Amino acid sequence: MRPSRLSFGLIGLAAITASVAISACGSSATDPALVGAPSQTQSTPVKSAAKAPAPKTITLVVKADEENARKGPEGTWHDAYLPANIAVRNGQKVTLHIYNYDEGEHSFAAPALGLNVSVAGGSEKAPKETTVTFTVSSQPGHYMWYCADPCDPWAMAHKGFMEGDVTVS
Ligand SMILES: [Cu+2]
Repeated sequence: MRPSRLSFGLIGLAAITASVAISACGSSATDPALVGAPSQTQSTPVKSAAKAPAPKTITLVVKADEENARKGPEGTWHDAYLPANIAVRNGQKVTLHIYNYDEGEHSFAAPALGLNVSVAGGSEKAPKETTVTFTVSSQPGHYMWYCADPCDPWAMAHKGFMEGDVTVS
């Protein structure tokens, strides 16, 4: 007895729901404010994508002078980050992988980006990986990074070796 009354109640409810849905459809088709709404929601994802650039992964290799990292203009091999210049975008999430083939320690310091990464020593056969993830929060421009760990004195004083550019766009 109870089940039959319950099912009758559900049928009645379904009928009410259906009539509400029909009247809602009719009003939205004639309401100019509701017709214009979909185009506003479509533009939202485009705006947020422009504000947050796609994440970027950058791989840097550190090699020693005796590993022929990079030859200076004076003809001598020096310690170096390869590459020494990187490019990122403001608001971008960046994952930096640094592989150190040198037995000596180095660092990657870029105060303008809030970075001061210690890079542990590795070896030619087993480079040591250091990974850091950060989000760029700097105005577009050219910023400097440098190795703050005493290593190859000539390389520490020359861009393209133990210092270089971070370009933010
Ligand atoms: Cu260094």
